[in-house]
Amino acid sequence: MFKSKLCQLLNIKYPILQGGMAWVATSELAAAVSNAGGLGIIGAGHMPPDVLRSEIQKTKALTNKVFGVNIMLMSPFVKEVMQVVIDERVPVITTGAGNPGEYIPALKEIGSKVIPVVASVALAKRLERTGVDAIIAEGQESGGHVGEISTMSLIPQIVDAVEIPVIAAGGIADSRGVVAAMALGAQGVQIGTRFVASLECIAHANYKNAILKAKDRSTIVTGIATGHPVRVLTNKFTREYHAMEKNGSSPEELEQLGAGKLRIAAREGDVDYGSVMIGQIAGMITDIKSVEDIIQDIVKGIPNIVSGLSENV
Ligand code: TUI
Repeated sequence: MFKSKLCQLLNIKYPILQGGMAWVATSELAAAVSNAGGLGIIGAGHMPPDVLRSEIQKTKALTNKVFGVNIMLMSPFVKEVMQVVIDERVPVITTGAGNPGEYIPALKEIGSKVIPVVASVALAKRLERTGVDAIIAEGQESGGHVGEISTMSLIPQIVDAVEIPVIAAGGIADSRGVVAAMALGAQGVQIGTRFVASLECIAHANYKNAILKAKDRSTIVTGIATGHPVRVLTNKFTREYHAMEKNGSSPEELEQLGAGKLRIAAREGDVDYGSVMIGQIAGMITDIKSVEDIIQDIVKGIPNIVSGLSENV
């Protein structure tokens, strides 16, 4: 596992990437993950360019290890934040919620490794032809903006379709998930929700506690009608959202209802009326621990899971 080409490509000890989650994956979390041997990733979300620049500089002050920035392609600042990561020579760029094709040449030119998040085989194949370094294949178990295919079905199909390394995301939070992803052909994993429930993550305590309280069926996907499907915790906000959807509200009215709701959940702790973007694996997460412990528990648990397989097959 630790000899994967992915580790050499990214210059990391463990092939564990931390999801670049808007409002929660700040310099504190990204630096902690990189310092623990994974790849920490700042979530740019809808960040204005000057805020992102300051987060990048804070991360550089907190770690001398490699780190990344996730660029959310639906951001109104996408062009400006692309320029910031180029100016700051960020070593790894992941992208989400769209096709990053037009930005790839400029990122490759400064030597950044480019790793788009995709939710389909077609986009993985198209992006491989543009020279991206690896692909993050994200199943619909994930929190936040999601596709339609489960991790179990998506990973082997993308692994078969491309030559570049594939990183599995969606529903992974412990050694079992990592071994399963590797069995499907992934060279690495991206983990989101488990890292939010960490000491270093700056998310509000209510947001972290919502993860600890969540059960297997605690999340749903909103926004299918607006074309922006987002997996969130079921709460008063989602009930209001669905009531408006049933009343025939327009996509614009629904978008308006969702605007700014992630920030109020993640930063102000309003987990009733905010948008709590967490993955389906939250039901398995029962403690808040340090990033170092999260990574070491995963890494140390792997040999036992692998040897246990022989009892069943
Ligand atoms: O990007 C994510 N997850 C996110 S972004 C986000 S920020 C946000 N804030 C408020 C409202 C909505 C979002 C929260 N969570 N994951 C990566 C991801 N990308 N998952 C799925 C995709 C994806 C989907 C369709 C990528 C490309 C795509 O198709 C593009 C095309 O042109 O084919």
